[in-house]
Amino acid sequence: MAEEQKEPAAENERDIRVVMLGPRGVGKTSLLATMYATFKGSEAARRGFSIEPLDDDQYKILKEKHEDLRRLEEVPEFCPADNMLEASQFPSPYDFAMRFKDNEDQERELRFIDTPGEYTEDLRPDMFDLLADAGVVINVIDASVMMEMPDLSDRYNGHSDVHRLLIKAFSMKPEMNRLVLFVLTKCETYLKAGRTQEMRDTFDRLHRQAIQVIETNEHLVGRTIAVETTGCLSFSRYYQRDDGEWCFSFTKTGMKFLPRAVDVPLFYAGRFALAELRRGRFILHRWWREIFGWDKELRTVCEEETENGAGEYVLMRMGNASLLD
Ligand SMILES: Nc1nc2c(ncn2[C@@H]2O[C@H](COP(=O)(O)OP(=O)(O)OP(=O)(O)O)[C@@H](O)[C@H]2O)c(=O)[nH]1
Ligand SMILES: [Mg+2]
Repeated sequence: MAEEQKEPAAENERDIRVVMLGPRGVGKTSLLATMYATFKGSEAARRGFSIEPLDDDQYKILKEKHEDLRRLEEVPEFCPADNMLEASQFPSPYDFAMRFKDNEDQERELRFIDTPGEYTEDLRPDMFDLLADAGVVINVIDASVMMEMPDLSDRYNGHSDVHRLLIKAFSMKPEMNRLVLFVLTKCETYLKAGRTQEMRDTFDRLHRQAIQVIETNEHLVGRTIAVETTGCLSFSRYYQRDDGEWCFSFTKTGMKFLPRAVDVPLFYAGRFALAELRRGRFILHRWWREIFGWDKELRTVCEEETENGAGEYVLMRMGNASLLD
């Protein structure tokens, strides 16, 4: 695979950019892949949102990732670090969009840009630029590392790097409204054991500086969401490999591969996009919407899926809540 950098497709002024943020192996691409697959067949997709990759190659990557995750159902023990090398060989941003299909004129897209973990780990200038223009940021955090080895969490989850990136990138466009979603992956074990509160508290302690960025800025709203991208694995043990890296291994639980709550971040992004559009600069658009109420159904779906539907998976709410309504 060529290591060349591919530019994301041109974005239109009314698109909202969604950037995936987090070091190698935390589960960014897995989240995108399961989010896409789950959403595509959902009731919501039939009721007003569509989501489609803008590029065949990227579609293939998402599909393969989803297949890889599904195959984990069959292995007795598995260590995510073993196939991380493969993941980080794709430096190109993924490019797929969620678009509202009700009305041609009012069409708006959520553009997802996946980033390789190195962008976060090395505080790459590209990452600051991508984030500065992001309406939505999805910061993925590996909950197993956080819970089992909190002392190593900064190294593998990049708590301080994320804080540095957010504070600087957001100050580049301070007036821009943004939604920041902290998404905890690899947390099946803790959800099933009823350790949600402990997970929440640990996250709050380790990621405090980044959380504070959201809490102290009226242009920002944030949520912490736990997702199960496989639903069929359980944390089993950690050990140090010959190269000094720590490996967290998972075993299958006997449950079926069944991602849960993976589309909650997508509905939050949709809800934020609709709210932004309603606040829009285009007075004519606002008038059009008020007369015809075309976005009412979409709003209802997004609100339901992020409030009642999301239930126990939403662990924290922070920042300026009015940005979502
Ligand atoms: N147990 C468990 N494993 C997961 C979960 N999500 C992802 N993984 C595994 O974690 C590994 C890394 O996931 P990726 O999605 O490739 O991570 P990434 O953040 O995109 O990594 P880079 O592209 O290298 O930055 C993969 O082997 C996945 O199978 C999860 O929810 N539970
Ligand atoms: Mg990836």
